[in-house]
Amino acid sequence: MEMEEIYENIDEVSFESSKPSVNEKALQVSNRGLHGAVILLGLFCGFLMVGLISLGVHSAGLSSAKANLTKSLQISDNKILSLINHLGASYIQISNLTEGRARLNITLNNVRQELERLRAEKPCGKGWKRFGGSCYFLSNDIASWKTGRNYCRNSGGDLVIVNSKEEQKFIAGFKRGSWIGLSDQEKEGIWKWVDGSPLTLSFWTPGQPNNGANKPVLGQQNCGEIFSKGTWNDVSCNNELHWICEKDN
Ligand SMILES: [Ca+2]
Ligand SMILES: [Ca+2]
Ligand SMILES: [Ca+2]
Repeated sequence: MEMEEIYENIDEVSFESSKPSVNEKALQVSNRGLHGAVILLGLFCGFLMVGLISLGVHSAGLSSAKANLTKSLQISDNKILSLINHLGASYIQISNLTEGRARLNITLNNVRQELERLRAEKPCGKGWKRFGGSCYFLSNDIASWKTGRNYCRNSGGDLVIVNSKEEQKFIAGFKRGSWIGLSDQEKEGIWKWVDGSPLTLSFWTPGQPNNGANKPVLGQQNCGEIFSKGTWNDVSCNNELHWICEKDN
């Protein structure tokens, strides 16, 4: 009887041992979980490795790009520095040129003043009067416009050309009816000075020039005179008047 109980116990024991206990099941589940975790960890490590390698490659690329950028910046810095130096040199050159020009202007003004002084000292010749840079001659004789002009040309000048109000005022000061270097002989109504220049500044007497007002007795009026009162008139070139010459000093 005792033996039977022992066997029964043995059977119970062996039966119980062949079945996994709750703890063993938990352990088995835990082992499987661990296994899975190890695999996941391995995969994670693998990915991490790949990531690190990629990061290393990328980092190497960045370093190379940074080096290139630094080099480019250095070259740009050098160029800017060179440009600044160049601009500085140009500025100095411009300053020197400006100063040089100012000095030349002063010299030129001095030369002009000296020339004016020398001209003022140089006599115009007997019977001639100076005004500005020219000499003027008022004839005592009277003659036609052409004869008066020939006299002036033989003296190194020509009949007077009025270039300014001041010059007009000066010759009006002679207060004598005289020929001036003005005519419309080439084309009626087109007045020109003896040097061929057109008339731009005039001091005609009101109503003049009238080309003789179509009166046959007066004929064509193609030559310019200055009245003793100072204003101008057109008159026949064959009339006989005093004349005013002008020549450079
Ligand atoms: Ca003149
Ligand atoms: Ca005329
Ligand atoms: Ca007239």
